[in-house]
Amino acid sequence: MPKIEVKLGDITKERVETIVNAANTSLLGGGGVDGAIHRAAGPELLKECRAIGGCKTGQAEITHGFNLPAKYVIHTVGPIWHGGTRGEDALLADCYKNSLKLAKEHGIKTLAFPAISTGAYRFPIDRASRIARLTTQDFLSKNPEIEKVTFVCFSREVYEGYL
Ligand code: AR6
Repeated sequence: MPKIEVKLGDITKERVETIVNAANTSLLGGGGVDGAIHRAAGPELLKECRAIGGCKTGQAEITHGFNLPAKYVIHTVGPIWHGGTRGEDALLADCYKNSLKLAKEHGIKTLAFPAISTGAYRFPIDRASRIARLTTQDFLSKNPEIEKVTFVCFSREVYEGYL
C-alpha cells in the first residue's frame, strides 16, 4: 500500500492519529486551516496552545486534538513567501521534517498535512508541494515506523498541484 496519499477535503474531518496545523508564531489561532482546526477542536485547544507560548518558523509543537477525530494536533509555522530569497524553501522543509520527527517521538503512525504556507503565506503551490513530497519521502525511507502520510488539499487548485 502506498504510504503517501493525496486527497481533496477538509483536514478537520480526517480520521488519522494526528493532523498538522499551519499555524503562526503566536500559536493563538488565526484564519484558514488554523481557524478551522481551532473551531472544530474547541476552546481547550487554545488553552493548551497558550501554555506553550509560541513557536518559531519551521519548528513544531504538539497538543491534544480535543473534539477533533484526530487524537493530536502538531502545530507548525510555515514561512511567509517573500520571493524565495529568504530561506523559504529550507524553512518549509523544516516544517515537514520537524512535524514528522515529533510524530515519530510520540509513537504516531498516521498523520495528515495541509498545504502549509500556500494560503495566507502565499508560497507557490508547485514549489511547496515538491518540498512536501521530497521531504516526506526522505523521512519515510529512513523511518519505516510511520505508516501513512496524507496530504489533504482544500481546493482543487492545490489538489491538482499536488497530483
Ligand atoms: N483543510 C485542509 N486545508 C485547508 C483547510 C481545511 N479545513 N482550510 C484551508 N486549507 P492557510 P498558511 C488550506 O492560509 O498559508 C492562518 O491565519 C488552504 O487552502 O490556512 O500557512 C494562520 O494563523 C491552503 O492551501 O495557512 C497563519 O497566520 C493551506 O490550507 C497563516 O494563516 C494553507 O493556507 C498561515 O498561512
